[in-house]
Amino acid sequence: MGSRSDAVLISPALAGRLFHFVMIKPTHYDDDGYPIQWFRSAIPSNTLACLNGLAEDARRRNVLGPDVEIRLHTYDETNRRVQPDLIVREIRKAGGKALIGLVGVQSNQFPRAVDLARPFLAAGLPVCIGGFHISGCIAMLPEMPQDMREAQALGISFFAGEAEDGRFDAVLRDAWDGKLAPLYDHMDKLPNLQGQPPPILPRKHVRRTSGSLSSMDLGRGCPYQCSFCTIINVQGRKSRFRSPDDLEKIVRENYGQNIRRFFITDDNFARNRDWEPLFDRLIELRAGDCPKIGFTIQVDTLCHKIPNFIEKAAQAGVRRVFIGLENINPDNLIAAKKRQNKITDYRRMLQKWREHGAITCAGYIIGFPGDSKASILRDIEIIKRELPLDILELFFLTPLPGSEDHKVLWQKGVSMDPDMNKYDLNHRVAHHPKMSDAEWEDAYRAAWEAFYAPEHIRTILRRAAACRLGRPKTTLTTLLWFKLVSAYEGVHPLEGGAFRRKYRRDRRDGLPRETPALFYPRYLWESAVKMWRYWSVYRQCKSILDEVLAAPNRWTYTDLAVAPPREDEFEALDLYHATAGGEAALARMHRDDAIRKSAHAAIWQAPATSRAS
Ligand code: B12
Ligand code: SF4
Repeated sequence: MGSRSDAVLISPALAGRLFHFVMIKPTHYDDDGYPIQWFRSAIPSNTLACLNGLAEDARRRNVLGPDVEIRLHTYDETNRRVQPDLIVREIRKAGGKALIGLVGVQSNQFPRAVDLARPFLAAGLPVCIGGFHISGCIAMLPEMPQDMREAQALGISFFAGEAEDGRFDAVLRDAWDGKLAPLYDHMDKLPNLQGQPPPILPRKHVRRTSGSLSSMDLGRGCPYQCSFCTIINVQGRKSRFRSPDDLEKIVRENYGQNIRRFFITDDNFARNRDWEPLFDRLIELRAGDCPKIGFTIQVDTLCHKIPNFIEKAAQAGVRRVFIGLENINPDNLIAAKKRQNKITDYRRMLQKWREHGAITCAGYIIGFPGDSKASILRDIEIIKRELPLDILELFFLTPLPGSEDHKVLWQKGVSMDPDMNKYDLNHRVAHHPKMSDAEWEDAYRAAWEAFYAPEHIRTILRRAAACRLGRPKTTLTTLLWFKLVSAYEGVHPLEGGAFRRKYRRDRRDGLPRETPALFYPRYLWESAVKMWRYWSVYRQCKSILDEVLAAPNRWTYTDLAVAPPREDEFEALDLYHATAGGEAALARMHRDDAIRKSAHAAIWQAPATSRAS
């Protein structure tokens, strides 16, 4: 390791007092082997912001000694081209030592991260990879998987766990001393987040995204046990959170740069034990000198049962919610250990968010063991008819490294696709017990098309336009994003962006470099065709919106999904009768209601003295 660092001591004048920490958030490859990159990506990376916040703090505290200058460089590969050779050249020009950090590397980004690492290693620069692939594999598997072993053999160092609480300082010091360890394993202890340096990114990153949106994590950990989830095995099941003061600091720093909208990346903000003081602080800020702040949060399907949660979320500026709905068949939910999701609560929960002016986006998994192509398409129609949902995000059921599902398949030796690049939830990486591979893939694509069909877009817009706090124009923008990216970009909408970049020379290792005569005309043609399709769909949807806004019955429009719960609701809806396990879920609800009622009656029938005791 020592000799690697020595190789960059190019400028003797600066040697010994300059240290570069280069943070790169890698992307992954599309099906043709080109990195997925955009002129504008959707949201700045929170992991990059967290690492940058920690590095800024280390720099302020002079962790490498008072005479060493630490320079920070941040790259988000989803919205800019990363050329290792250029970075090496810049470091050599400036002189000093360096550490290349590949940050927040998910499983699907691991092959790209290793490809990026190679030229740095060849130039003698040490590389460290952190993120969910490393942490998930170390947390769940009895031994390192092949891809990690190969990367380690190249000389790449790994960081497993979270970098707060002084752990990052140790990595910097080791890199400075030229003795980076092969593995930093912090999986045994989860740091407290209170008072830790908050996530912050240089403004240039926000400019490369939609422009006024940033992200932050206010808490980590979730108490539930879903078998497809990696989060609980990496960030734990105990709620850890930042303080309201930390939150205010993040909001103010961003607000000063005209950034007013935030994606709070907590996987389940409803289970952040401190949600209320955090919302209260936001309510204060909105009433004070940050009136225009708005938020997107992620929650579970029971959040509406927490007293005041949705009410305070609305007052705090929550305008969009991602909800882990996952499925409408209770049998599937039980199989995935997602017992907390009760289909009998879905309608009430979604209606409540709607009444409070939030756009609802639900995650939905395709390919549970009980699914068939026909049942998947039936379910999508039930959702369209009976649930007041604005956006449906579909995912292949995927054994993500770090999840219980992955561990079980690994232990049983069940075949899974060895190419980690495909673990983006938009590719099938395993086989289904009932559907053929082709049927499963067809069902996934058909589900996207069915939900985003023009007629259903009209229905969603009519629902938004009839709602007092509805935002039909913003709803349409979000719908268009999901429809266009899923239909024309060949990537998941959560990985989408504005205008796809492709570089001929940046192709996945092992794939041939295309000739300019082939590459450029095709890139131009593809871009032109996409522009035309985008324009056509936009025009079609815009005319639907205009028609909906001008409709004489705009404000009186109603349908099964948005109408208030009816007396015979549980008898009449397909949600409870056509789904697998729906009737059993209904029976459980009736039984629980009866128990609650009799317990309540027993309390009130008891003599006052025993009640008091
Ligand atoms: C926010 C988020 C997104 C955002 C990203 C933008 C943003 N604003 O950050 C969006 C919505 C775009 C997104 C998309 C996707 N995501 Co996502 N996402 C998350 C989420 C909820 C939070 C990420 C985060 O900020 N975590 C907090 C940070 C601080 O934790 P961290 O990344 O682990 O980093 C810490 C350590 O790992 C370590 N560390 C990390 N890197 C390094 C490097 C060095 C050198 C060192 C020393 C330390 C270090 O220090 C950090 C601070 O403690 C996570 C779940 C989670 N709880 O993390 C899923 C998660 C990372 N996403 C996941 C997936 C699969 C995806 C998608 C592929 C899904 C899809 N089909 O769209 C896409 C991929 C798109 C992309 N190009 O990134 C998976 C990855 C699982 C895996 N095994 O790889 C996760 C874990 C969720 C899950 N379903 O299990 N995602
Ligand atoms: S509710 Fe979400 S974050 Fe919590 S365990 Fe389930 S999938 Fe994971």
